[in-house]
Amino acid sequence: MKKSTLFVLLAVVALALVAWVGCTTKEAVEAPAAEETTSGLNVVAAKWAGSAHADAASEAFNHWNEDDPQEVPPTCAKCHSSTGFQDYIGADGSETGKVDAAGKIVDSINCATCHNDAADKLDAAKLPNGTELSALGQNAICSTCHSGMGSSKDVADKVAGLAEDDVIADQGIMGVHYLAAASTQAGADGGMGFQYEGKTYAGTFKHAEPVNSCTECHDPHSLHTQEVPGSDANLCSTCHSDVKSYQDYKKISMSKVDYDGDGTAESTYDEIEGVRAVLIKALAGYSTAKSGATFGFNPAAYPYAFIDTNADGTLSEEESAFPNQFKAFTPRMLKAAYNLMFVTKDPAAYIHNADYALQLMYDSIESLSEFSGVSTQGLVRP
Ligand code: HEC
Ligand code: HEC
Ligand code: HEC
Ligand code: HEC
Ligand code: HEC
Ligand SMILES: [Ca+2]
Ligand SMILES: [Ca+2]
Ligand SMILES: [Ca+2]
Repeated sequence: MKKSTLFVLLAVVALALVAWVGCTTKEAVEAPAAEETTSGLNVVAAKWAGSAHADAASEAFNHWNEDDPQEVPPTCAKCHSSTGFQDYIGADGSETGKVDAAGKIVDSINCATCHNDAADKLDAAKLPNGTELSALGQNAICSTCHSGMGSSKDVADKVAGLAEDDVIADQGIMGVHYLAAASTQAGADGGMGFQYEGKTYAGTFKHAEPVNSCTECHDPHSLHTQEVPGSDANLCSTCHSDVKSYQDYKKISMSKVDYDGDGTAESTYDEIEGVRAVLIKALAGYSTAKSGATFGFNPAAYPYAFIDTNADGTLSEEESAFPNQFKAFTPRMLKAAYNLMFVTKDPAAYIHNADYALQLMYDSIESLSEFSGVSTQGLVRP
């Protein structure tokens, strides 16, 4: 049993003790140790209660409420139900690495999800493409849920043997699901992006000590950025002097490279956004030439890829309607669009692994360039 588990157990006992003392006597009772532990626990509990993990009203924990039976299917339960996660890691005594039973609905992520013997022992996380990330320590907990669903391997399987520029009938966009931070951070070590042959890709993002792992940067309870130990200053500010709060992350500029070729070296976030816009333009140009319909992208509306019917480069609300979804992908386009999804669905890719995100997009633009009318000229590949 790890120290943290022991501490949680002690703290729970202490909490019960204080409650019992409060109920049974009005006399002053000296229990400083218990009170100290309890207040520490209260801080942790309050942080957790305000987090997205605790948000029992979130779509992520209520998506299956109308289903019959009312349960989270095994393929989804690992990440969308506390019981499902415990089943996956074997905390309920069932086989490890597999969800055996459907999960409960409205079963958000709580203390018991992450604090149990099986979670303590967890050291590796399996990505949807089968790659295992090892020696993760407690970050294996986070990485098990933040690795995504679907992968570039699924894309490769789908297009195997097909002509690169022939439309695949009724083929919608393929992606990696949501918030797959572990897959972004691992870069080529995870291989979750669609990596083009003959190119080399950045591996796990080696940022700096002590900001290399999930829990070094994220408080595991509030999920917010950690503070500098013994202070309430934002951890990032110790090295990035322009950072005071989370509003400033998008202004961080380290490399001073004009990746998107717009003539100025902006922040990492803005450069990635710039290249992303070029990739969307390339997909639109390519699809107009090869699919007979113009591709448009709206990350806020499912299923994200729609036909830009008037080809004005933007998607209106009407164009973003489900029946207008873009379903004329060729293999070449499916790969590039997967990379667009990969980078878009981790809104913090600019922090988790900027180089990997930029490389995937550059190579996608290059692959489409033969027919898209959009070249890589001026762009920089890190
Ligand atoms: C590897 C973990 C994982 C698996 C497996 C998984 N999801 Fe998710 N899913 C997530 C995460 C993380 C989010 C992000 C939640 C958010 O941002 O609201 C999410 C979000 C969602 C959302 C909410 C989207 C929104 O608009 O808020 C739905 C719906 C969803 N998933 C459906 C599914 C379904 C259906 C399955 C099974 C076929 C599934 N998920 C499997 C991790 C997973
Ligand atoms: C998403 C996973 C997760 C959830 C949910 C979670 N914890 Fe933790 N908790 C952790 C991790 C990881 C650590 C280790 C932190 C470290 O060592 O830096 C930790 C550490 C702790 C500690 C040690 C003190 C500290 O702040 O580091 C206590 C006490 C604790 N958790 C209690 C709780 C309680 C009580 C809940 C529910 C209200 C809870 N945890 C929910 C992951 C989680
Ligand atoms: C059992 C699966 C699971 C585990 C374990 C897990 N997460 Fe999550 N995480 C989710 C889901 C699902 C959401 C989306 C919740 C929602 O929409 O309310 C989420 C949301 C988040 C968010 C987004 C918060 C926001 O406000 O948008 C962050 C950051 C995060 N998790 C980090 C972590 C870290 C760090 C760990 C490990 C200490 C971790 N998660 C462990 C499933 C998990
Ligand atoms: C260098 C510090 C750092 C590391 C390491 C890190 N993160 Fe993050 N992460 C952040 C910051 C900062 C944000 C918020 C970015 C923003 O608001 O634009 C974030 C955002 C997220 C989000 C929410 C995405 C969003 O913007 O809505 C999730 C989920 C997440 N991280 C999970 C993880 C997981 C899991 C790991 C480990 C595999 C990890 N992070 C590693 C700093 C880090
Ligand atoms: C201990 C020092 C240190 C801390 C703390 C730190 N960083 Fe960094 N950061 C660096 C260094 C050094 C680089 C350049 C790394 C490289 O490009 O290899 C960098 C690069 C970056 C980049 C640009 C990535 C790229 O490849 O261009 C972003 C974005 C970033 N940091 C965000 C953050 C955020 C957000 C936090 C707080 C959660 C943070 N950093 C905390 C030292 C730090
Ligand atoms: Ca199991
Ligand atoms: Ca620029
Ligand atoms: Ca339009």
